[in-house]
Amino acid sequence: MQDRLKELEGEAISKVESASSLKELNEVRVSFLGKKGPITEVLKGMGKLSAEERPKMGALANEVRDVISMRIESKQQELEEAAVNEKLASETIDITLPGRPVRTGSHHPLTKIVEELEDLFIGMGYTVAEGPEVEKDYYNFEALNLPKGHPARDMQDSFYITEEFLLRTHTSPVQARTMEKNNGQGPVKIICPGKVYRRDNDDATHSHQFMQIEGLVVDENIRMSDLKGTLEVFAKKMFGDDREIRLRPSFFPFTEPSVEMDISCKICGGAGCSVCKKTGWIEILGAGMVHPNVLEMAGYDSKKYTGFAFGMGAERIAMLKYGIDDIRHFYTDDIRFLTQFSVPEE
Ligand code: FA5
Repeated sequence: MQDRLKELEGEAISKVESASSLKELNEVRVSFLGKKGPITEVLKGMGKLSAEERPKMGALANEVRDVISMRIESKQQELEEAAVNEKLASETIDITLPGRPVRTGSHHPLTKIVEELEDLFIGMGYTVAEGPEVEKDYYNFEALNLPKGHPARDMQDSFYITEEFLLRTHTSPVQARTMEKNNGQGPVKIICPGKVYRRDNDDATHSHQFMQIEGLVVDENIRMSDLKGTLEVFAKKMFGDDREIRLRPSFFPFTEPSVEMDISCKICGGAGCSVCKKTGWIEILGAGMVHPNVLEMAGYDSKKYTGFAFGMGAERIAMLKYGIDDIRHFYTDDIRFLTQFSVPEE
């Protein structure tokens, strides 16, 4: 019996040592120390021993059990430690690796242009005014001296929503609304940036939706020379001191006299090239002295007050400033185009 117990001890120890997982180790524990295990089996034969041998054999059996238990316990610790180390090794982070770059967005080139223009005019004492994009026919046309049926309405092909409402075709209705709010009193000095909509066919220089910036100054003794001086400052600040401007007679129902402003071509310096269609000049905005009818309709006394207004397309300004050849780039969200303007903000 003694030999069998020692043999079982040896067997158990070698199985414990070769166990490679906690599951395997538990199987060894159950098979050797469990109630149906070989040690219990050996002890069942104790009845056949003499009274003298029985306690000795009992003590030996307990000793063998203790040895096996201790070996199992230390192997268990060893396996648990190995599992933790393996997990730690698999989760190691190499903090010396360079981080993944975070791609930051940037302002859209149109936003930049509009903000630049706002800053420029705010610096000249203007405030920014806004109005609705779904506009009443009255403010978009009638209050601007364009009654229903006026042929000049055809100059701006419109998206009507109802008989009375349309998507505004220009930012000029904001000037009518602002003057009306002032009840014909006091000066006005505003710029109005915003989206406008026209039934124009999209091509390199036309979009059915685009941005305009309108300017309006109303006060006593406002003259054409004030308009010219303002536009000159705007052109030089926006495009550089070397640029010349010229005003050409034109027609807008809401201004009289009306002009269009050209800026000297940067590419050829005025000599004539394909960009300026050999003229040396590029048209950038419409402007004029506010028509007396427009002032009167908004409640201003046109004998006392005069004013000037101008309106420009933000895309066209951005195209000229950055040398962009197609207006559709602004609206197609091509990341290769947009990232060219992601200069870090100051
Ligand atoms: C107007 O819209 C007038 N309200 C401007 C004005 C205001 C004149 C105050 C006098 C006094 P016009 O239709 O020309 O004018 O448009 C003004 C500018 O918008 C143009 O010079 C051009 O830069 C831009 N523009 C016009 N149509 C388009 C289009 N389809 N796509 C992109 N830009 C356009």
